[in-house]
Amino acid sequence: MKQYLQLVQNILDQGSWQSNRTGIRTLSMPGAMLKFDLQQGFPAVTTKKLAFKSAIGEMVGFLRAARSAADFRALGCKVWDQNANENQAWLANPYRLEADDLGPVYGVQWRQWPAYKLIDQAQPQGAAQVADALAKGYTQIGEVAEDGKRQIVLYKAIDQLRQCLDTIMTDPGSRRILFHGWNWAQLEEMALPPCHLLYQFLVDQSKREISLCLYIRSNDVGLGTPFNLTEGAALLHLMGRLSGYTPRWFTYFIGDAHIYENHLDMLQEQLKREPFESPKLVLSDRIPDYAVTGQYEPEWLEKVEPSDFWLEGYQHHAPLTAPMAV
Ligand code: UFP
Repeated sequence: MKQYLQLVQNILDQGSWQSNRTGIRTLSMPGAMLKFDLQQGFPAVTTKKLAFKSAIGEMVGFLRAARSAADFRALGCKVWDQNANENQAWLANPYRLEADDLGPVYGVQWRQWPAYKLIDQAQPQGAAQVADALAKGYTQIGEVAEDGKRQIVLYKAIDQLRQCLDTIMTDPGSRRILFHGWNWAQLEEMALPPCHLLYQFLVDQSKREISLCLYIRSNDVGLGTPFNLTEGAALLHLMGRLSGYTPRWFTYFIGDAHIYENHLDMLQEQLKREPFESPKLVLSDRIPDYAVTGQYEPEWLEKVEPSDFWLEGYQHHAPLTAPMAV
């Protein structure tokens, strides 16, 4: 995790002060990258105590398409409470359904990306297009008339994550194995538009390895980065287990890498501490290893529990806390 401390130091050295919607200034740097070889260990921060259970709880919530802070709490993750119930802009948002609601955040897009087709049946290929959409799982939900043209409306919730896992199994050489969270049609319905938003899996068939490139548009380096690294690396381990590939490279790209002004003391303290060796991530034997069983069981994307993940040999310095900007 020296790379993490280097990133912090780079932002301190080269960052510039920016104001933003939270009212708390940040030292910010445009563009950063961290790259981890997961065979050398798990990218857990060691210069403070990592909130491992909370991060894994959040990831499991995403896998289950959670959209309520109560669901995340039940999984051991409280980080959504403030965004759900204290952010004034969200409290006034007409799309907020009830207390704890977050809207269609992260996992809803991962597992249920809403897709629509408008097909003009009068054009020569119209019937063939409708038949193709129905065969692909779309449902006809109605018709609209526009400029005198009758259009059939079809809908489907796309399980992007499942499609990625399926493609890893059926077409591992594909360079199109990715899922995206930035759904323009629903951004205003979310308590927080996604920060980590583009996940691409890459399979090395000769080495039997799987890697992940993750793009984060905006990252709170003091609190968010350790959390997001944990989730991304754990997800890569899980995808590897279910598809029979060894997790290898985890490349983490940041758009706006920033440190909040009220996190500076925490990070200065971390820079004084000597990092420990990286721990190892262990996945429970409950989760079937395709490399051993030869049986494809994608339903484990929903069946995993936070208790199926733990760190072995995790040494860390004393806990440090700082307030989260909401
Ligand atoms: N943030 C993260 N990681 C996350 C997440 C949020 O670092 O997974 F959900 C931080 C980044 C930023 C704030 O400081 O939360 C989101 O604010 P904005 O939408 O204005 O970028």
